[in-house]
Amino acid sequence: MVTLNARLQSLKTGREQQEALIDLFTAFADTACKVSRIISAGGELSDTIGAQNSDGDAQKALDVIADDEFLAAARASRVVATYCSEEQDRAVVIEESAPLVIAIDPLDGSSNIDVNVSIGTIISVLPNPGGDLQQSAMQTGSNQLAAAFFVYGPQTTLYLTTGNGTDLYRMDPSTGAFLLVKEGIEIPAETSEYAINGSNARQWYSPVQRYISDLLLGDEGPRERNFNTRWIGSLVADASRIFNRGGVFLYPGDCRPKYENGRLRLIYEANPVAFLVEQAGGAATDGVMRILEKPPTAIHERTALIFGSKMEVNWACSYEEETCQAFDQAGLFGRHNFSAPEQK
Ligand code: FDP
Repeated sequence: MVTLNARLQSLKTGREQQEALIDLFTAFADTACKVSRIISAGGELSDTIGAQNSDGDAQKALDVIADDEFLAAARASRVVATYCSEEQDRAVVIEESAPLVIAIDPLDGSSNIDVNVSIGTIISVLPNPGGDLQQSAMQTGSNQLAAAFFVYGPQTTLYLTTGNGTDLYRMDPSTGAFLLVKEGIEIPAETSEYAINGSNARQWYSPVQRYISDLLLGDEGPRERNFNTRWIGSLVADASRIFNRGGVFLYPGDCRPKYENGRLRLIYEANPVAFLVEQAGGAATDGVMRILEKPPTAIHERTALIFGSKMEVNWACSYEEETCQAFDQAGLFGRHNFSAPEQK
């Protein structure tokens, strides 16, 4: 079996940023192994610790453990200039002249910790742009040098791209080594499976309501075939399914306060997932714009996110376009000018 360490050696190109990825992912793979073992051992990992993260979410014990572990690994790797985490208000400056900037969700899917459902760590790797390091992660996703997520589930897995396709690795629990399972994942262009939190349906804007209504009509509706819903509620788990058998995932903006631009974060959730998805032949958008072209305006900014099988992402976005033409407005999957969803 080919190991992650062996595969990373192909990055020995003499280019500093590329070679730094070897040290980074060697360190992060060891950390993911450690976090995976902490999770398997159980304990009071979902207890709230009385603190809040950048967005006012109550932090759980495992959020803080994972953040501490990945921050320590970033420091030890000696290749990270700044570490921007969901669990920290501001970027942590590590080594001003180091080549890489990390944006990270150390523990994605926190609400699933106590129910033994897959959770993970999402990582975006950017070049160090110099200048004000507090702003160093504020780069468009197309600048990413690498993106990855680890999944702590029945198996511990790693989806990784360094810009040359997306590969899947699985951790061997006896040694902690990550072994290559699939090279060059291809997300099927078509699908009959979609993922969205349907409990928000009454809050969705009109294009999302119309798109999902058409899927629900199945073979009696305009799509002329039946669709299946799958929603795990951990981005890493829903994304894993889509990498393996296709599908479309939607977390659109909606009418709830603070959800105008959806729930997911641009720089450490949407961008890395979008890079991995595009490298696997899929598409990722906010309904109007390619995620990887969105200029960030704040470290913890949210974005609407639609990704997965290319044809289905295009279908979903066609509802947005119709509405934009009809109302001469933009961005209805995200912030919009209506005060309430269209009444049926
Ligand atoms: P969580 O808050 O549990 O960390 O990243 C946020 C996230 O989970 C995603 O993993 C998941 O897709 C989404 O939120 C679920 O949101 P809802 O609870 O609103 O469905």
